[in-house]
Amino acid sequence: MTQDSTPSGYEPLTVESIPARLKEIAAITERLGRDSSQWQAREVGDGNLNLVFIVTGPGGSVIVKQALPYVRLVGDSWPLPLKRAFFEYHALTRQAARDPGMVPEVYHFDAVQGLIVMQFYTPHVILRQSLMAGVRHDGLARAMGLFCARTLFRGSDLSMDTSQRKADLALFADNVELCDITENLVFSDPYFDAEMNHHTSPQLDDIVARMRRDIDLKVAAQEMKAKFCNNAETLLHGDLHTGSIMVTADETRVIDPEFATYGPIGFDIGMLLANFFMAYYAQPGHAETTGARADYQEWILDVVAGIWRTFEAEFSRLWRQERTGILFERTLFEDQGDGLGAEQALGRRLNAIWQDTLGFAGVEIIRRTLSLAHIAENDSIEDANLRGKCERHGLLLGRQLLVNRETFAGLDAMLDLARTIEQGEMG
Ligand code: SR1
Ligand code: MG
Repeated sequence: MTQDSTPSGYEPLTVESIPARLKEIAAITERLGRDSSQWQAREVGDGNLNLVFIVTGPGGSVIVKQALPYVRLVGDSWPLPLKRAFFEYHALTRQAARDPGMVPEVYHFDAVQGLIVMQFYTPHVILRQSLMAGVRHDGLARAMGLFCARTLFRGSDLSMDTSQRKADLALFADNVELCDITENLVFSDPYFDAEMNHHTSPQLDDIVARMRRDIDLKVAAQEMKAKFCNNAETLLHGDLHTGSIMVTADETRVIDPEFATYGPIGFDIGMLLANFFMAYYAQPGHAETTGARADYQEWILDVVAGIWRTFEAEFSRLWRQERTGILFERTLFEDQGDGLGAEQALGRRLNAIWQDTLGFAGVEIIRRTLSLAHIAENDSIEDANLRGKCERHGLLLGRQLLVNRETFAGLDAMLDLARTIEQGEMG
């Protein structure tokens, strides 16, 4: 059972209290060494919600992540239950089974303390930092395309045993408060004068006012919200942005699935692509000299293309080889010699996922520019005129993706539109 109120006995960790508080946990002493006086902890959490410590001892290092009973970004005026750690723990175990090696191994979970002890990835860095520094990563697109296809296919009714899927649907349905954050911050707040909104002003005031009068845009955003709330297709990561990805030169890993919930397959992919598009538009704000990041921007678009193409290919492979769930059963198609029917159904599913991906990408770009939680790529651009220009480009793309998601010609058309906007040829 998960718990909404903070359990008695819960106490936030500090760098000082960690050795004494965690020294009896075998999963930790096995990795760090038994002598806790030799352990050192540092707090490295840069996310919006939790405490995150790297704890190091003679034998190695672990990550200790602890939920706070409130939203760290805002403070204790916004309470948030610790049970998000429970959902992160369960999401990690499922993702590890569905795409082995791509998420940190969990060593220990403590529901009362909202605590997960897990694998420390080193020398990995958060991808968002790399995207600001202009660093490329081999295999990034392939790893993320595979991760999306495998976790999203294998968590759905296309693959799972129906009783297990329904049990998981019920389990993750209790992640109410984190869904509530997404429902408000992503799908509604940007489109009215919500209390926690902020944007680069006055540079974006005109486009913000225009967007709030834009009926097509608001209807489209609510249509995507309805899909997020109603289309429980698969277990989502739920917050798959470039701050939830860790990389080395050639390794990619995924962290932080505390927003896990059942939702539409296109949600994770759309969020992910949106964050690459925003990084693309932010490059002029990080370039050493004017135009110095042009090649890097093209690399980012290659990553976008690579993620989608890999997703499409792997999802298709899984469709053909692992379709063991209650949807589009083989008895209706292949077992009757009707392979063509199965291919037709696959094409239609991929087209629907593509349209959802565009819609979710659109809302993500807009919310990361106008709502509470922005992205470091834009926030760290000191020159407000330049920042406003980068963000405006994102808003223009976001609107087009969202409103025109059903009529978009395809991947190349999406990339061409991104370039056209960057060249200042629109709005
Ligand atoms: C109040 S939490 C704000 C945002 O941070 C998380 O990473 C999610 O993206 C959420 O929307
Ligand atoms: Mg996070």
